[in-house]
Amino acid sequence: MKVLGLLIVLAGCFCGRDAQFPRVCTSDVALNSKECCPVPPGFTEPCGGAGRGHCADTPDPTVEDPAWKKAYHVDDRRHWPTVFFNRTCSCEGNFMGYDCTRCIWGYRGANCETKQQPGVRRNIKDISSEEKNKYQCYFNRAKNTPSDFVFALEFKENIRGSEDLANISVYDFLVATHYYASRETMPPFNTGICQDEDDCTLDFAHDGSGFLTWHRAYVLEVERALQEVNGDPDWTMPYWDWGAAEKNQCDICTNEYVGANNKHGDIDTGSLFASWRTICEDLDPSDNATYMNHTRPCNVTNASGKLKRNPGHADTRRLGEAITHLPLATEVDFALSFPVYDTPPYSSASNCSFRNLLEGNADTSTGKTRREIISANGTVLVPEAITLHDEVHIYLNGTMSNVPTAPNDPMFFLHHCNVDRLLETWIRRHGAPESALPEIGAPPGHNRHEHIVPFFPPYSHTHMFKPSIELGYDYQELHNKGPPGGKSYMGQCSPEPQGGVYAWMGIGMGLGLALVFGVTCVMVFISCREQEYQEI
Ligand SMILES: *[C@@H]1O[C@H](CO)[C@@H](O)[C@H](O)[C@H]1NC(C)=O
Ligand SMILES: *[C@@H]1O[C@H](CO)[C@@H](O)[C@H](O)[C@H]1NC(C)=O
Ligand SMILES: *[C@@H]1O[C@H](CO)[C@@H](O)[C@H](O)[C@H]1NC(C)=O
Ligand SMILES: *[C@@H]1O[C@H](CO)[C@@H](O)[C@H](O)[C@H]1NC(C)=O
Ligand SMILES: *[C@@H]1O[C@H](CO)[C@@H](O)[C@H](O)[C@H]1NC(C)=O
Ligand SMILES: *[C@@H]1O[C@H](CO)[C@@H](O)[C@H](O)[C@H]1NC(C)=O
Ligand SMILES: *[C@@H]1O[C@H](CO)[C@@H](O)[C@H](O)[C@H]1NC(C)=O
Ligand SMILES: *[C@@H]1O[C@H](CO)[C@@H](O)[C@H](O)[C@H]1NC(C)=O
Ligand SMILES: *[C@@H]1O[C@H](CO)[C@@H](O)[C@H](O)[C@H]1NC(C)=O
Ligand SMILES: [Cu+2]
Repeated sequence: MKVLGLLIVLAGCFCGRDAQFPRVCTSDVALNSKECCPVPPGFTEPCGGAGRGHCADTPDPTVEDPAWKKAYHVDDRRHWPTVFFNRTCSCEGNFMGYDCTRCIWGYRGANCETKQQPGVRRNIKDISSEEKNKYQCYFNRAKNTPSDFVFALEFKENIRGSEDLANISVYDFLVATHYYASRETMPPFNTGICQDEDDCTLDFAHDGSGFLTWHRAYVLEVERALQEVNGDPDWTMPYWDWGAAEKNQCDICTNEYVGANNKHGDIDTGSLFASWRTICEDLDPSDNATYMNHTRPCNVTNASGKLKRNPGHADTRRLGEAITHLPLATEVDFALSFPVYDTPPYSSASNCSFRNLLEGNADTSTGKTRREIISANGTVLVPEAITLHDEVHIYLNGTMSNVPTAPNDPMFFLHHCNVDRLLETWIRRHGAPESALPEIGAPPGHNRHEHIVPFFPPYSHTHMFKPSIELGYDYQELHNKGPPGGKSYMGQCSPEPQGGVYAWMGIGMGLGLALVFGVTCVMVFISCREQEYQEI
């Protein structure tokens, strides 16, 4: 009973996360008129009226770049969000959100006039057991609370009405948001515009200039969603400093944190997360109609999979020995020493680019991308460069390793909070001029003024590219160890490998460290359960 009460209270103060679509705008009338300008509760005019917001044509800053013509021309996500809505609230002052009842990042109060004290995101290894417990409980509540946003089960052209827009939990909604940005394409497929899946996969969140700003927005949205669901506006996302992990192995893969696992990759039943079901992860690859041909988006209501993790067990024959451990602090330092944010073609092929290095497509001793080299008999001679952010995903060998569906694992957000901390370290060291982001030339959706798909109502990458204090948060500690050996790379892609030597030394040193955990997994588990029960 109390849960119901709590939900009603929360729904009342719900200002709305910004992605596919608020339920209030999915009536058949709104869908047909493509107008989403609700009258906020307690107001009489759409978007609140003068001083707060008004209904206006939605801007479309999409860049038409001939260099990326081969990418899908018809896709619901292109010209976001105008395929669905072309009139939305234009908010004034410090207001934002689909009905202008929300404050811009960093502001609070009924009129959004109060600049908030920055929330400090902390290292998960440094927080109290009570706060660790909170992290688990807060995520679990989001997994079990219905969202006020709905998710399309069909492509726009096939949506018959609100019955094709699914109700899902707050957490699954966030998972679907990331999936939607990075995986689905629109039919027709294999029609000559593009021949294979790589050609047809339009990824608005990865392998491009917008990777770090996309995920900064995402972590902010997730953090706010968790604050709202749990009625705790001061809660901040913890980060996992994988560059400093003990023995360079997953030191939070225990029930005290995100859950231990057995050798088959199943999560230990002593963890709250063992019972979680995943979405979009287990699409049947032999079902070409839904998987290969992309005739339908993922059925986000079908929570059928289970979380999987098997850290350190990824395929070394294909990926090389480095994949058996986490990235090293020296590799992080190497990436941070590049003062050039991104370089043409602003994609996974960019050399000497901070963004592409941190994303993980470039070698952390040369700064250059590297493709797999396979011998005539099929042996991998040189593995593809999979470093830093990407390496963490692949190293974990499970749900986290399939990037489009990785956020099914709550560990995703600890990882991406750390990636954002490294972005923030870079910004404070090298500055954040808008001109560092490409105006044109990046893959679709990744240019500086383009909308961050699929947040709704939309905002652009430039809104995320500024010191985090301006967005209302800070980090307990930035990564300030400096480049290895005191060297400064000055953004040059050195022809000589550098940093690699240091990288390998780090493993040896790491092996000497002892693992000290005063873990009381069962207690954490039980006390979280108690908290849940108290509300029923
Ligand atoms: C918005 O969409 C509606 C419905 O398809 C259409 O009639 C109208 O012309 C569009 N407006 C703009 C500004 O594109
Ligand atoms: C989603 O939930 C809302 C409110 O609870 C309900 O009115 C609507 O019918 C549901 N939609 C679907 C498709 O189940
Ligand atoms: C749900 O997903 C599972 C795993 O992919 C699949 O086997 C099953 O057929 C799906 N069920 C429905 C009703 O879509
Ligand atoms: C799915 O497509 C692949 C590649 O085109 C093909 O090899 C396979 O036979 C197809 N499977 C089915 C069930 O049609
Ligand atoms: C894939 O889509 C094309 C074009 O719409 C269609 O002709 C073909 O039958 C589809 N293939 C499958 C396996 O659904
Ligand atoms: C999606 O999955 C749900 C739950 O498994 C199922 O009830 C529903 O029929 C599925 N919808 C489609 C369109 O396959
Ligand atoms: C996990 O590693 C095994 C063997 O190293 C590999 O075959 C498998 O594809 C990996 N799974 C994931 C999800 O990365
Ligand atoms: C990046 O560097 C590699 C290795 O030197 C080179 O083969 C490749 O062409 C470069 N890519 C770009 C886009 O400059
Ligand atoms: C494949 O070729 C590589 C060198 O090209 C060689 O080292 C390796 O032994 C070969 N493996 C097999 C199974 O023949
Ligand atoms: Cu991602």
